[in-house]
Parts: sequence; C-alpha cells; structure tokens
Amino acid sequence: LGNWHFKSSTQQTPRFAQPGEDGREDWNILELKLLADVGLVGFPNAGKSTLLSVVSAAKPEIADYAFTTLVPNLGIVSYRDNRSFVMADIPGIIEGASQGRGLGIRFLRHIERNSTLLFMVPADTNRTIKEEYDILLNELNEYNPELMHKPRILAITKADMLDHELQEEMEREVPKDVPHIFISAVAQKGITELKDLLWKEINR
Ligand SMILES: Nc1nc2c(ncn2[C@@H]2O[C@H](COP(=O)(O)OP(=O)(O)OP(=O)(O)O)[C@@H](O)[C@H]2O)c(=O)[nH]1
Ligand SMILES: [Mg+2]
Repeated sequence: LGNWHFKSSTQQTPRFAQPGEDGREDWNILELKLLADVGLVGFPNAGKSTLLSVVSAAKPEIADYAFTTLVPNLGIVSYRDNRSFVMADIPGIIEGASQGRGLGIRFLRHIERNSTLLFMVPADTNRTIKEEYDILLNELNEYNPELMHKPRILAITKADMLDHELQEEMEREVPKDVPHIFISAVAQKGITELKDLLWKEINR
C-alpha cells in the first residue's frame, strides 16, 4: 500500500508506505474461441454465410469463390416468442483441414465451444451428400474426437436447384444417423423448420 492509502485528516501527508515486493513477469498466449449455440460446418461455398445473412442481421461477405469468409462471423438469430440464439459462421473446411490444409485448424477451434453443429452440404456437390458429410465429420474427429459428442444436424443447402424428383432421389442417399433438412437460403425454403430443429437441439 502506498502513502496515499494512509492519508487521514490528521495525517495529511504521510511520509511512509509499505515496502514493495518483487513482481513476476510472464509471457502468456491467449486463444480466443468463439462461443455460439450453433456452429456452421461446411466446405467453402456451401452457403454458410448466405444462411447467416438470411437468419440474422449479420452482413457477412458472400461470393461464389472458395474461402470468401476468412474470419468467423457471429449473428443473433431471433426465434419465436422473442427468443434468440447465436450462430457462428466460420471459414470453410476442406479435406485435410485437421492437418492444416486450407485455412485448417485455425478455425476448427472455434467449433469446440459451439453447443450444436450444423453441417451444410450443397445440393450441387460433385460428391454424394453422404461422402461430403463423412469428410467433414472425419476432419472434425481428427482434430478433436470430443467434437463427435456434440449434437449435429445436416442441412442440404441450395435446394432451390433441385426439382421434386431430384430431391426425392437425394433423400434416399442422405445419411440416416443424423437429422437432416433441405433448405434454400436464397428462396427462403425450410428456414423456419431449420430454426425449429436447431432450437430443439440447443435446448435438449
Ligand atoms: N442457388 C442458391 N445459391 C446459393 C444459396 N446459398 C448460397 N448460394 C450461393 O453460393 C455461393 C457461396 O455462398 P457463401 O454463403 O459465400 O458460401 P460460404 O459457405 O460462406 O463459403 P466460404 O465463405 O467460402 O466458406 C454464393 O454464390 C451464393 O450466392 C442458395 O440457397 N441457393
Ligand atoms: Mg462464407
């Protein structure tokens, strides 16, 4: 305590203070991890930022090239009866991300603190939905197996590009062990149902 601390009406200028002690010097590296209720997981161009821009007031950059999103974006999604939840749009993940390919694990860590993961596979993928979902799942598992315990939902995005027949065909090849939904952020299809699904998982 310095001399200021010992000041009183009768000791207006105390000339004493407690002796100082040795300090400690440290270097610390702090890691920021975003905290959100829902984390978007998908390849580049899956439509993650577009979805965030449709369900929240966030204004992420959107474009038809890979790695448009370079830093995570958060948005608040309003839900029925004045409730809301937080959604995190993170940069796209590619095969090998857990080994550092693409933007790699720098952003996978942001998924660790999201309570529910929304996997997004575009309807126009040149793989099958299941193949692409499995690659994403594998990258997350390689990065941190604990991520496998988080509730997951699979959204097949850009469903406006599918006609009824194509969608039925895809419906048959969608992985069965995860709840799925066809959505189109552009045509606002399946968005309310998606929010219902997410809300249910978040509050499970
Ligand atoms: N037809 C159609 N196109 C869409 C839809 N959603 C997104 N797109 C288009 O897909 C492209 C990629 O969209 P983004 O939202 O930037 O994709 P992203 O997943 O955020 O991509 P990265 O940030 O690179 O990881 C853009 O050209 C969008 O206009 C959709 O529902 N329907
Ligand atoms: Mg993006």
